[in-house]
Amino acid sequence: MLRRFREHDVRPVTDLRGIWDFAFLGDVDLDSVDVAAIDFDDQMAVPGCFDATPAYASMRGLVAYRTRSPLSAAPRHRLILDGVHHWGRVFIDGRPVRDHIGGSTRFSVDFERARSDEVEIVVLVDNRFDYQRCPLHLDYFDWYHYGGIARGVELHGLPDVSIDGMSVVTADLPARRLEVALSYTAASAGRVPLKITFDGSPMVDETAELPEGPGEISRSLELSGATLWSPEEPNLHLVHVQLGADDLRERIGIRQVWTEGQRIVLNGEPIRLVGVNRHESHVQVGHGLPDALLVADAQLVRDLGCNFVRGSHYPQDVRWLDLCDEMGFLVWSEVLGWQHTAEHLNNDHFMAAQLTNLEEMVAAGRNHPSVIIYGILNESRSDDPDCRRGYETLLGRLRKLDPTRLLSYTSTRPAKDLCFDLVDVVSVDIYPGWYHHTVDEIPAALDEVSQTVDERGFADKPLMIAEIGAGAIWGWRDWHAKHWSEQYQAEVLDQALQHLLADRERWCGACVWQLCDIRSSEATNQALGRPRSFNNKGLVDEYRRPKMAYDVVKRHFRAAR
Ligand code: ADA
Repeated sequence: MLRRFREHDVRPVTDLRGIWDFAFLGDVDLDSVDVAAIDFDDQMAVPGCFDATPAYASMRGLVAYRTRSPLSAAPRHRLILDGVHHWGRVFIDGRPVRDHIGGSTRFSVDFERARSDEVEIVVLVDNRFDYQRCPLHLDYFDWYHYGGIARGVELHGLPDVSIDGMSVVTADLPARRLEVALSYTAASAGRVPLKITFDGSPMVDETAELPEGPGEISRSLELSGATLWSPEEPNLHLVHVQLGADDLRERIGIRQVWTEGQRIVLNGEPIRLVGVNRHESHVQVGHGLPDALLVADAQLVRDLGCNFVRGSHYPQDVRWLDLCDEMGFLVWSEVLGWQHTAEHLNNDHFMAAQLTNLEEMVAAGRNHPSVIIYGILNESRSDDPDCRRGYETLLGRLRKLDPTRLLSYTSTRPAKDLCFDLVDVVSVDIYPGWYHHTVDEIPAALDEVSQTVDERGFADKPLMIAEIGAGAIWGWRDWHAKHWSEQYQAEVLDQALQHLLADRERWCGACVWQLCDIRSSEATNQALGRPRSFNNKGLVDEYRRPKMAYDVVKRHFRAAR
């Protein structure tokens, strides 16, 4: 299952997780590969990352995955891949059908039923860095880009009228009115039954007249008395749609989020965000976290007392978002990016890839009540006039695609930033006590941020620290308690959180960098400042063992809620 709940009762679904045939092809020209001639001489787990396994650790190159699956009797089929790191080309029965850029978003391919009752699926996966072909994943980013089919894969049988997606929006909170928009494709014009149930109760039962081709159907549901979703009471509801012989189940929460001056407001109540940044990465499985590790991460977030988690720096697995919905975490979901310059933001190819990534992120996240903020372009040059157009383009597209969420990006140069007017929440990343300032100077450094933002005319917007932290090597403690010791990290976060959380008025959020240690970039300039080639600013290490700072953060966050 790709989600934490069954998405279809009627549509035939085959779960393709398991062990696939595998071949490491190496540094070859991908267009020269003859798929029929590949010697699949190994096996690999799907989901999983091949370069997180001992045999292929640190290897970059083109690889091939292969599986076969029985086909249902349906006339058409849809292969859904939830995450292929970081570039993929899909072949159905030897035919190339689709290329995809970016490792963290769902894509699919539709194909007609062939004569055979079985289909052969081959996916060429490339984890090499290639700005021309895959501009979303670049080698200088501060995390390790593992390669592989990192998330689930499913094969769906599609009837003549198929449901392509559904969005459910809380249109009127007091009236509990939901707008359900259904996109579909009809092979031919005709009349088909349309049924919608809410938590099992029938809401719509009619016959819909559909023209041929793709289309959209919208219906309003009035659900007086239905429970709302909030971090304290994360009530979820099930919307089940049946259109002709197809169906889709979606789990939703009824809630609205907006801003009022310096406050973020959820269902009319001001909220303060306390949380952590989370990379979806683990030393033993790369980006392919199994349920057991997703649950373990969610337990840590809950135990820390967080009500917020930022998915840094790419869209996270929808199963993680499902867990966030269930556990009442508020989520910042972010388009893939890291410290981009005008060179990138003025490159059409880069921007096209960003826009596709953004559309795929919204499609995957739109019905998750936990997702309240969309972010873009982590720590990019929002202070450079040549970058402004890029910010306008991406934020403008997000606003159009989903006006129900707040927009933000992280800035490292608040005194010179040129794009704060484009967002709902001003977010700043700052590392006092680590890259600059002493521990004693942390409060002054934070005050300077809020004063600067206010003086520059943004005192009417919520302001949060989206990253703050310090590095520590797990187990390294000594009497000097300096950089890289657990004590020093704990001291930095103690000072920072004490100051940030004491001021309920100005700071609407504090988000620690980061939940867990992660393997970092292999680029030498980055690695030299990263002992073990890890970003060691986790509150827990890469095996999720707690450092001293864990309890410090927990004490502050629990008191702050
Ligand atoms: C940044 C960045 C993170 C990480 C962090 C650090 O601000 O957004 O990805 O690199 O700093 O550890 O320095």
